[in-house]
Amino acid sequence: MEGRPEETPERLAFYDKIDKQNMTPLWSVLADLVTPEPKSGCQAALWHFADIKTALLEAGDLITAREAERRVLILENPGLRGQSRITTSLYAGIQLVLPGEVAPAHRHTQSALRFVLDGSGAHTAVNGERTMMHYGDFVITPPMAWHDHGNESDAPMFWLDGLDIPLVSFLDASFAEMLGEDEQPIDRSPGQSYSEFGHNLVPVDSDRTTAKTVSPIFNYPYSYAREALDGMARTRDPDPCHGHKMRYSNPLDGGHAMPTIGTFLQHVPKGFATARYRSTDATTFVCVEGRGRTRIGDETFEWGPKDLFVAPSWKPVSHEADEDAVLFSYSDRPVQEKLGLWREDRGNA
Ligand code: GTQ
Repeated sequence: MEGRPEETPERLAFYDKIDKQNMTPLWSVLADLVTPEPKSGCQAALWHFADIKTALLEAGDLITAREAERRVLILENPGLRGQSRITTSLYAGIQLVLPGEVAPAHRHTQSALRFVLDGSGAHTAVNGERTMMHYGDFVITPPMAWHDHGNESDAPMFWLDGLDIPLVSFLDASFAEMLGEDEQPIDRSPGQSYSEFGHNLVPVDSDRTTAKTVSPIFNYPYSYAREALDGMARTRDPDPCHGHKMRYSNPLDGGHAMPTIGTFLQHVPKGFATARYRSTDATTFVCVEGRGRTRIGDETFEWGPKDLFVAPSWKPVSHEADEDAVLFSYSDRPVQEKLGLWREDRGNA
């Protein structure tokens, strides 16, 4: 982990010789492999929703949801271009489903979250149940669950797709298939998963019959999440680093709602500025309400409703709200926690 040893002619000749045998000296690369702190190509960046919306509507004239399979514009981290990732481990895209369109049923090992940004009343079907989607709803597609999307409303529908695509690629564990039908068969009523698991009661046999790795709730409506956040804001002082921040949880074990992606909703009160905070999980944020700015490292990003921004691992982050603000965010924190890697630095707060 010290500097790189000198490259003498004898050493270089030796490296050349062993290169043909698919070997290479550790001491030439050790300092880049085992760094004293996270060293990432991932950069801080922001996307204004207005720009994304304009581009996606143009894409809407060029290709149908059916032909594209998913009509999505990927948000590529400027430091990781060409790799379809917003952070080193996670993917972000914005999906458009126009009125009357269907995004046909398929399934894959990658987990997906949807966070609704614009439009109302389109649906996603997951594992035989449909859910209607409204602004700020957080919807889960578990690994290998059949899913299809449709829009019976009269307005274009836009949502954020957050997936663990880079992580699954890294592990070489991608499997995917098409159902061969636009829509999967529906054998559950709308809202069934929320009514069974969303009220601090669970069906008595669910320990036996329900997988615990992912939440059995697949739509966490914004109205309920907002109510929870409001309750917290009424009864607690804001945390210096986060304001009021909550984590979406799996009702079966209290853990993260998704196996690989941690999801959060936070309220930054009007006029409040959070203390500089850093953690090892690079995080993608969406402004759901309000206006303000976020300082990431030595850059500042101004945001308003529906804008998205990303903070790399271990870069100090602080938010400042001009109006009461609500931010949704997601990261690979569950993976890092399971591996004993996750760290945070609250400064002196
Ligand atoms: O809606 O199933 O943005 O499979 C990327 C891959 C969305 C989806 C994406 C996908 C989907």
